[in-house]
Amino acid sequence: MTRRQVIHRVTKETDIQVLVDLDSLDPATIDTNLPLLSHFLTAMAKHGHTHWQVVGQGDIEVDPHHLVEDVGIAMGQALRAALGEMRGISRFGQRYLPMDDALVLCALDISGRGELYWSGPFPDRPINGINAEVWPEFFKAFAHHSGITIHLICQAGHNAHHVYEASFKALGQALNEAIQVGPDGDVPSTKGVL
Ligand SMILES: [Mn+2]
Repeated sequence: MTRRQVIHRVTKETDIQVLVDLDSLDPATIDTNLPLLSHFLTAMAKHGHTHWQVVGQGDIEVDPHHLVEDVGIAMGQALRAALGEMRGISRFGQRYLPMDDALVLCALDISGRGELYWSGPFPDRPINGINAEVWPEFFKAFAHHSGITIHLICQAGHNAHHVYEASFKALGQALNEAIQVGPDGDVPSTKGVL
């Protein structure tokens, strides 16, 4: 069973190619025309020990929103397809992720019911001119299209860069826990299907 998927998603606003290989140990490569997004995704992949290849171009001169949301959609679609029947996976994952003043909790369930539950005092300040409101759009799109229930809770933090980077790292680490395959090979649901 190869837990690997490629997605190429093109709209009038963005052109995004994603590859995910859940069992590869090769380092991720992330290249988008929004360097802050590339920086955060690189942190997510690195600390999640997950092989992502993301190449994305979007109309960021209009608004970074399109690129950030569409990268979340494409990564979510790729992950859902790569997981396949989800046999043997842990299903649940969680991580408290500190980064200096910032502390973020991510708890997730590969449930088939993709939703983002976003709470706590996330700083509403721009980073390098990019409004903070764009970041939950990534996590929401990723949750909806991966079929993962994701709770992201800001526990503390005043530096916006730290808080949002910690959020991406927390998601990467929680995801890495949830996708691990155990010895029994069962679908991890009393219903027998996810
Ligand atoms: Mn950083």
